[in-house]
Amino acid sequence: MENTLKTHHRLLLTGAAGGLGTALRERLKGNCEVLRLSDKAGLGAAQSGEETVRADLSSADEVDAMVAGCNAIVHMGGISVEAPFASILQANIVGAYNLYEAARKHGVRRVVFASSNHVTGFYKQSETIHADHPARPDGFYGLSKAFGEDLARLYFDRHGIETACVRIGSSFPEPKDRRMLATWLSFDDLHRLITACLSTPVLGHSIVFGMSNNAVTWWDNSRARHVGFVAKDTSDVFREAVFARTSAPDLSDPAAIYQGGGFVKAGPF
Ligand code: NAI
Ligand code: 15L
Repeated sequence: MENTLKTHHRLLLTGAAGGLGTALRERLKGNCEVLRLSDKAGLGAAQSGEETVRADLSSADEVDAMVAGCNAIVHMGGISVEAPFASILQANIVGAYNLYEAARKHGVRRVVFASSNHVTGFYKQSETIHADHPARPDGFYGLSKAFGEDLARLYFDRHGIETACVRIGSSFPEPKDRRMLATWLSFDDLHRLITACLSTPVLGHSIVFGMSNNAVTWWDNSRARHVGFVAKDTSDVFREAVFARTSAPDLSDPAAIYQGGGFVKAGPF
C-alpha cells in the first residue's frame, strides 16, 4: 500500500459494510489515527485502530451519535441503485440531511460524499461533460445524489463545511461490460481520490468524476485540478477480455445511448 498522509485523527466511514466500504476499510486506516466504521448492517468486530457504530442514516439521533467526535467524514452509506422513492427518500435524502446537520453541530469541516455518475446519466455516451454541466439525473437514485450535492453546497455556503462530491463511475474489481470501460474506477484509484480530497489544502465545494485513467471517457475533470487526484490504473488492460465476452451494443437501446447505461430505464416508474 502507498504511504498516505494521516490528515485526520478520527475519520468516519459510513456504508462501511458495503462493497466500497469493505474495499476502503483497510485502505483508509492510513489516512487517520482512528477509523470509525458505521453502517446499519453488521460490521464484525472492531480491529486495531477501528471503532464500529451501528446507525441507520434515517435516524437523526443515531447519526448524531455516529458523527460526534469525528474530524472528517467519508460518506458511502445509502441505497446504491434505483429503488422506490420512499426508500431513497429515507436513506439518501433524509440521511444526507441528518449527516450534514450532525456535521454542523459537531464541527466537522470536511466531507467526501459518494455521489454518482447517475446525477448526469441522461447525457449521451457521445458527449464529454464537466462539473459545470447541469444535472440530468436518470432516476430517483441519481436525483437523490443531485440533492446530496446541492445540500453539500448549501452547508459550504452557509457554514463553510467543505465537500468533495465524488461522482463515482463504476467501482468494482474489474469492468463488467463495455460501458464500464469508460466508467471504471479501481479500488486503489478510489482510495487515491479520497486521499486527495482529504488532503488538498483548499477543497471548497467540489465536484469530481471518479474514474481511473481510461482511454475512453465521457468526463472532463479539469475543473477539479485543485483536488490533485492522479489516477494510476486504467480499464484499458481489460478491454480485450471485455470485448471477447460481450456482444456489440444495440445502438437503438437507451442503455447504449446514455451515460447512465441500464439505469436510464431501471426502476419503479
Ligand atoms: P453498497 O450498496 O454495497 O453499500 C452501501 C452501504 O450503505 C450498505 O452497506 C448498506 O447497508 C448501507 N446503507 C444503506 N442504507 C442505509 C441506511 N439507511 N443507514 C445506514 N446504512 C445504510 O454500495 P457501494 O457499491 O459500496 O457504494 C457505496 C456508495 O458509493 C453508495 O453511496 C453508492 O451510491 C456510491 N456509488 C457507488 C458506485 C459503485 O460503482 N460501486 C458508483 C457510484 C456511486
Ligand atoms: C452506481 O451509482 C451504482 O452504485 C453502482 O452499483 C454501479 O451500477 C454504477 O453506478 C454504474 O453506473 O456502473
